[in-house]
Amino acid sequence: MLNKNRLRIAIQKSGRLSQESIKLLTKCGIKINLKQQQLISFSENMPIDVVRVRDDDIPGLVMDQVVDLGIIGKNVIEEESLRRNIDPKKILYTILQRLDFGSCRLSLSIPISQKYINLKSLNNFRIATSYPYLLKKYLDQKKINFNFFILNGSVEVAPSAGLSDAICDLVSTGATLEANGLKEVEVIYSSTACLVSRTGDVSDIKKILINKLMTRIQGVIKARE
Ligand code: PRT
Ligand code: ZN
Repeated sequence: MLNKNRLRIAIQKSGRLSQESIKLLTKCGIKINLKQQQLISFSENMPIDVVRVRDDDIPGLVMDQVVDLGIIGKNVIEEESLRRNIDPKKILYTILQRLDFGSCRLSLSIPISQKYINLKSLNNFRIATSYPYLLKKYLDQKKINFNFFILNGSVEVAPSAGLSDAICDLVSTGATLEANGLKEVEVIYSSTACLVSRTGDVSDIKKILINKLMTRIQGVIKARE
């Protein structure tokens, strides 16, 4: 049975944000016993439950009010939010705090040999991406005509495999692009991990707990600067 007074936080189970998310919560003084395969872990010292899932599930868990908070890449929650705009559903989350990890950019990249002057060079290109809504928003604003298809892995291989003219993918060091003979030509979105909250009614007990957690998170970030 769910205890309504316990704060539920969703974090990535395994991936680029998971260790940093756990580290942050631990530094905030939350004692969590994280057993490998467990979906939900209960804090021993605070009324907080940690739900560990794939990062793609976190926006939905927050927006559908299954959890109170989530730690997620801004890119992932923004993509889901754009996707939901098509539905009559409202945007249902608030960014409480940008975090000091998971920094990356969503960029357009093309083969190194390809000439690039400006965005118009991409007119009528076929672009492979895992982020169709962020891509469409950006290129529509810039009035660039394009086709896209979705790849949820190995995006960087699409041009050399002859599947696409360009890619729109996350970049951090640029090593993946370089290894695949690609060059970054436009940054369309900058991201970091962030702490997001659901909207809607929250009990006073939870509000106090969220404020306490926020103060601690800000303290941890400040100490790391
Ligand atoms: O299994 P699950 O679905 O939970 O995880 P996932 O595989 O979908 O996501 P994951 O763990 O790869 O990334 C989680 C989040 O980390 C992303 O949504 C971003 O917010 C953030 N992040 C930060 C990154 C990167 N940096 C990053 N470099 N996510 C992915 N990459 C990939 C990129 O897609 C490309 O393949 O790393 C490669 C490029 O890296 P560089 O260093 O070679 O440029
Ligand atoms: Zn994912």
